[in-house]
Amino acid sequence: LDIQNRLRRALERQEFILHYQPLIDLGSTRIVGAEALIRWNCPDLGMQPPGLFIPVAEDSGLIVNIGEWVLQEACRQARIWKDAGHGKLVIAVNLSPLQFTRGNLVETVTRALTDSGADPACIELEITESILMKDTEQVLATVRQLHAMGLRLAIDDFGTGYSSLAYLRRFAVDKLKIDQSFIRDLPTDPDAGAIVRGVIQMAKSLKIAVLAEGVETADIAHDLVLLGCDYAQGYYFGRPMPAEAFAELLPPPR
Ligand code: G
Ligand code: G
Ligand code: MN
Ligand code: NA
Repeated sequence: LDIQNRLRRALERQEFILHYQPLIDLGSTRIVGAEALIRWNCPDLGMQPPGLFIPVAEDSGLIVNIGEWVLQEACRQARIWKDAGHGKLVIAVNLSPLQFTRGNLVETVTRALTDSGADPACIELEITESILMKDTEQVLATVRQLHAMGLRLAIDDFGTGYSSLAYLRRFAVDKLKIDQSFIRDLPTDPDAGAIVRGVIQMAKSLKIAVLAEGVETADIAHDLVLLGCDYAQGYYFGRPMPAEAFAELLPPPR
């Protein structure tokens, strides 16, 4: 059986699972949300990271179906946490370019929200700069509809693509996620420091929230506070983990 057919079968047999990585408010160091990251719990091979199968799913188009499952599952979990009293938690979901160009993303998102009863304001859609560059009018119309429905929009891996500042305004982006390559080099590379400082200042003047990805040490977290970064994510604060483990990190609801 080739990997495409294995993935198709994995979807039918519900072998995918979402892990959740904490998103941290740097001012209070509180958890404000989670990024949902897919895993394949393969009966033969064990737990498979997305890097191993997402590219194959993108090549075959199956990412549209997998992405639909991810949205359903993330919304289901958002509703569970809302019912448990964690109403303000934001769940971030990664989107692939094909979900914009094939498949009806607005319809898929609408269905995931109504099936689950999740609050649209609790779902953040992560898109890469390459999505914004592609097929702009159609993508723009889709993004505008999703925004109007109350969902938030984040640019993932910011700094690795070629998006211009104009795109950030045009698409009314809510959050920039600075790519981990710049954050990792922050203590040692003055150029990385200059880039991070510049992105934070630009985001602030455009009233866009900014998150640093890949924060692995207390020193880096401290530098980011001094630079005025709003949010952070990384192994220093928490690895991606099953929903139950993530829930244990949350303060008791009041
Ligand atoms: O192998 P690793 O865990 O580093 O791979 C992470 C990559 O997989 C990231 O680029 C991340 O955005 C992507 N990814 C994780 N979960 C999802 C998902 O649900 N959908 C899509 N399209 N990409 C995902
Ligand atoms: O492309 P995207 O930003 O969606 O990918 C997120 C990926 O980054 C996930 O695979 C996640 O496991 C990984 N990640 C999250 N925090 C850290 C970190 O502190 N260090 C490293 N090396 N990877 C991280
Ligand atoms: Mn992401
Ligand atoms: Na990223």
